[in-house]
Amino acid sequence: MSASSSVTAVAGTNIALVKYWGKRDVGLNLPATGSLSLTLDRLGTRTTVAFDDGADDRLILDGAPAGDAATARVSAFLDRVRARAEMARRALVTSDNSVPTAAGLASSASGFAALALAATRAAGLALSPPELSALARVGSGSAARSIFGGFVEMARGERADGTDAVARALPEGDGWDLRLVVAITAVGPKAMGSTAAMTHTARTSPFYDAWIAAVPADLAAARAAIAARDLAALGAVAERSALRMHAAAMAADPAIIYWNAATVAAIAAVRALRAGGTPAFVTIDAGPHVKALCRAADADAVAAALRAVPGVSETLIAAPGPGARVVEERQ
Ligand code: 2P0
Repeated sequence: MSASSSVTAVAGTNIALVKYWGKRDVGLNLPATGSLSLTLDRLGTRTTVAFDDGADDRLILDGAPAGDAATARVSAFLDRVRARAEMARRALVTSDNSVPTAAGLASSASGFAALALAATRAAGLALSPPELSALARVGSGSAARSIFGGFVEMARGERADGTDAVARALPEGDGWDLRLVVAITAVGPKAMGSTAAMTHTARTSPFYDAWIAAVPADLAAARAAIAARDLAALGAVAERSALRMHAAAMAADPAIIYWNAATVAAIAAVRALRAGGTPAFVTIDAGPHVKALCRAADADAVAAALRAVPGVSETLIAAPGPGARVVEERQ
């Protein structure tokens, strides 16, 4: 296969319903447990990779040249693609996130999924979805899941080289008309990056082992809930997985607290909706924002309830979306 000069790929971000929080290998981003997520139709990344005769890799992120750390992370990722394609050319990478910039939601999940697909295609490689998933994982653990659409399960894997630490689609969930309502509760960078926070939790939290031990049962329950299209069961798993992940992080020493006052108020608002008969369930990632899982028919009401929470600046309604895909190839 000959290398195209420029390939553009898009990927949606994903929200884990059974969280990934801990690594069995930091260098390869091998997870300590499996995880299970929903890929979204908005909040994604569009990335173009063009190999050329430049002296260095260059990264344009959301319209401006990226800083050294972000560029180095992308360049290290491209090194893996170059090694696989047996090529040496540097690349211009142009990446745009369809995430409100103030939201603090910019995601390495959609970013590395889109980059893995665009870079391999531009280098003349045709990787299978599991191979792409393993490659994206090295960029960011959650990116392995954004290769696939809809409900996705990420395997922990057993091998040291990570070839079995890949995601797969759960097609039994296809067509289930759910929504994730995202409530933005703060702007600015998060308290601590995920990699550092996972390592710190594993080293210092007395709850870490209990957290890890609880995940396989949550995965089994989530799989069964998806197969049965049982929102109450899936929501219960999602809520407890997120709260247990945060409990483990909060019990680290010193504590990792991602929440703010609006986070707690938004949790209460969702629980109040539920008490009033609207099935809605929270999940929270490594930041202060709250996401509520609900039926499509209830999404506007859930968003309105969350917008009424003091400290919530904005809400977004996202639907299940497709996996990473190439949208343009130019010779
Ligand atoms: C998840 N998160 O399952 C968990 C829950 C955030 C909270 O995966 O270090 O950016 O690049 O593998 O993928 C965010 O962590 O971490 C994440 P790295 P990543 O979605």
